[in-house]
Amino acid sequence: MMKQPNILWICTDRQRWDTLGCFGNRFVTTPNLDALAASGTAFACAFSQNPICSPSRASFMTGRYPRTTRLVRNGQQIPADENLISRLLANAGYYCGHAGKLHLAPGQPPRAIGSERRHDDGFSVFDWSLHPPDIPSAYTAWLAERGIQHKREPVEGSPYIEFGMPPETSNPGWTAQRAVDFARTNAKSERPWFFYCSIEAPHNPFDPPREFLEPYLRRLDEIPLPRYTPGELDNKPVFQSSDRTGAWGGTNSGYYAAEKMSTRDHRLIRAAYWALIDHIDFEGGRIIATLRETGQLDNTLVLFMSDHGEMLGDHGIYFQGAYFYDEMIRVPLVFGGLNRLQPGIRSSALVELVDIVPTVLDAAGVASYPGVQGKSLWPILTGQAAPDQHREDIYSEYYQSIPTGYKKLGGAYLTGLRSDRYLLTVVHGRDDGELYDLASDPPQTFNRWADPQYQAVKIQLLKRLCDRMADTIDPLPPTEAAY
Ligand SMILES: [Ca+2]
Repeated sequence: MMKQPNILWICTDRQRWDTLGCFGNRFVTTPNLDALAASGTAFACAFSQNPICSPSRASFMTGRYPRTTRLVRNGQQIPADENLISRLLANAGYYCGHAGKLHLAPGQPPRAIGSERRHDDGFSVFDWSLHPPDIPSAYTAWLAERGIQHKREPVEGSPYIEFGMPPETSNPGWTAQRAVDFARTNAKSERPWFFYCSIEAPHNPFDPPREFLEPYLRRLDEIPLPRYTPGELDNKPVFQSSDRTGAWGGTNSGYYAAEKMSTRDHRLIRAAYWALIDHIDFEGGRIIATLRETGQLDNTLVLFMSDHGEMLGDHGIYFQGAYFYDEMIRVPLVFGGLNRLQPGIRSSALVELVDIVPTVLDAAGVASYPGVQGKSLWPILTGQAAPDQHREDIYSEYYQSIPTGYKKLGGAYLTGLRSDRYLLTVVHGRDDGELYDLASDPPQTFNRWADPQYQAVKIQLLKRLCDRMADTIDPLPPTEAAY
């Protein structure tokens, strides 16, 4: 019998879907991830279940919705009875490793010193880092052992971006190197392995290595400005106009306030963001090359995705918050490597990140368990199912997920439903919401929530949203008998 496939899961932080060449971005240089997509399936319409780090990560690492895992906001620890994919695979005999960000527990000192608090996560190798170099971690220890000082240098004329560390000593480079070392060490192992390579980029600070940023600075005038129509926020939930005056729900007044930025500021931030994407591609390429050199690529499922998006000035907002625009929750999702995959599939199916865990379990030939709520993509990856059909709609939640955000506004509690045609957002506890008709308004600019012509559609969508809230209730504990 053939050895079970290895699993390499590369997760980035705040990388929106339209950032890879294979998804149509003509500025970035992403040959390695584009080639990975060509070897398997590129999902163009994959959505995260929450726009904030910890709730999204707890959800996609368990295959369960944020409200089901109960980790709904940053600063909470995932409950001890939740099973990560690494735990499920370790139970089945996999050797599991991790590097970089995990963020399933508070990351802020003194709650986290050197590492976040772990639960029974199944990882045998665990090299944690978060917000380098400000928080002590395996990465800062690694730098210190080598006598390397973490430095950033200003980019002339911008308070928003910097030149970061060179690739080989940068945090993304360090994280990728842990994956390279793990893959080499275990190349001849009898046991299949799982590695979760969690690269904390293109998250701010926007500090790419000089060699990746400079090419963009030379063609700065070509970089498109954010999509923003003056006045578009006037009839939208108040969280958005608030974030326009300072990102992250007003936790830092005036911080990355799009309303204060010049066209040059916008272009420089986009340049740095895309340069970080190019850096991610470079590091991903090194890991994939290692798998190829060690003869493991054909038997390794390589999966690339991100935890949520980044507004990047679109709709007049930077960073992330209480909204479900495509910029916010639509992410790249690519599966490749493993030679059992059908190559060259492009899927426009609506996919949720909760669908990844059952897909990985199917690839590994490991039985699922009753708590998993996602729906496997394995039939699409292997060419057994039509690539463009998977779900009727996707569901996402925000329950005061940035705990310090929107305090002056009484907090933010929202749920959202995105179909092929519409995006509906409900603000709970207020008579407010959003409705976008993607047929006439693909950029999601004009809110139809109160438009008389859209009231019948709105009621239908509200019913569908209610259905999703009902069917995302925890299937656990299992039903063991008729009574
Ligand atoms: Ca994040």
